[in-house]
Amino acid sequence: MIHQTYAVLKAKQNALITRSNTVDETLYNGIYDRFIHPVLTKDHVPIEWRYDLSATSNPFFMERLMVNAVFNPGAIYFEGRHHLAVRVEGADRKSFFAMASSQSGIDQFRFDRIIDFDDIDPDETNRYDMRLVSHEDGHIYGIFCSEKKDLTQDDTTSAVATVGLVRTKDLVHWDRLPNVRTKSGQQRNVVLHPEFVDGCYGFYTRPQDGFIDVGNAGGIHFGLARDINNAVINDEVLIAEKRYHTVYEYKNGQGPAPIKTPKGWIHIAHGVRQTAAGLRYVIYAFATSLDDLTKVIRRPSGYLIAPFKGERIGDVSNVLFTNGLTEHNGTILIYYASSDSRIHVARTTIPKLMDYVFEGPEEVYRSHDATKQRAQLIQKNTMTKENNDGNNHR
Ligand code: M1P
Repeated sequence: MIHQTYAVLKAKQNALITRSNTVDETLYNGIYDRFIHPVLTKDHVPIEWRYDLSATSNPFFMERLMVNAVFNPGAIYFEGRHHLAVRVEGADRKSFFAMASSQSGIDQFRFDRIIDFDDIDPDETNRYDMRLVSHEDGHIYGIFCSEKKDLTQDDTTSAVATVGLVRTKDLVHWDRLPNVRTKSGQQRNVVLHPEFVDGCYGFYTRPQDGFIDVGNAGGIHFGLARDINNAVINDEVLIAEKRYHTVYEYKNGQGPAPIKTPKGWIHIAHGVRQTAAGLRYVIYAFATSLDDLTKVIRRPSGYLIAPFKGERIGDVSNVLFTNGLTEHNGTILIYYASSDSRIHVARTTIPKLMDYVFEGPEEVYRSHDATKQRAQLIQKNTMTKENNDGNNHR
């Protein structure tokens, strides 16, 4: 017999899942809309994935397998729905992937199923942060971080991050491919480019010297692999470096696969800086050339999205991280997680993103130049207001 508490929890969860989401009007910036509610929280995870429903084997209706957080989803618009490949972290710290989907992309997300695929390495301890990329070869790829203990260190917190790879055509059946190999001992935030590049598969990488500290090796790189069934990247070219006194001074990483626009590929990335309170992760943008994927052609000033209100607090506070967006009919939905705890959405459009990236002020690297940039804007607005007043008096 099913425990009577099941119906109570189910009704409560259904109310959460079916509630509608509205734009948070207090956060206007003209670039994107943010929403009042997160799109997915740990409370969205099906009761059946956490509880043993039987009143006989679970008389106290205990949560048998707790979920700690849902965050860092890959995303894709597929067959009329927005799909997320969510990182679900159990109370035991192990993450697994699960698909959730929604018609609107801004609310009513429901978990559909767990993603299961082959085990190719008994030392692989954790899997997380899957990017979903629809490649022109006809497959949807899932590229994720495959992590294991660093056996060269005695320290029980030392880990090695490498690049796991799976693919599907229906988001249900997943084939595991060998891990992507690079010259760097550690890799995280590796993303597949959606188009062939000179007949090869292109990858955005982030080689790192250590597990947390990227060291001298950091920055977003780009490299090619001839064979996706045995992907080996021999050369990685630095395309977006970390840089002193920016929002990406400590490290950065490619978010989802870049968005192709007539003026260039728009990249949404995360940048990390040091503060007295620890690391702060924000989301920023840049563009690369359509003719040369390794050439950054535009870098708008500062961050695009930073933690705000309740987003600042969670398991790893002051963190916004994105590895998924959907593109449908010119609308871009950027899925981002706050503080490694829950998932939100920011909505914009291709024209708005292009205007932000290609027409807005560019990044400058000194207060002196930032002062000039601000003064120019103020002066321009003074003239705009004078012209406006003049027109009104005519
Ligand atoms: O805790 C914040 C993020 O830290 C890592 O990102 P990065 O590799 O840039 O440091 C990732 O583990 C990510 O999952 C996490 O959200």
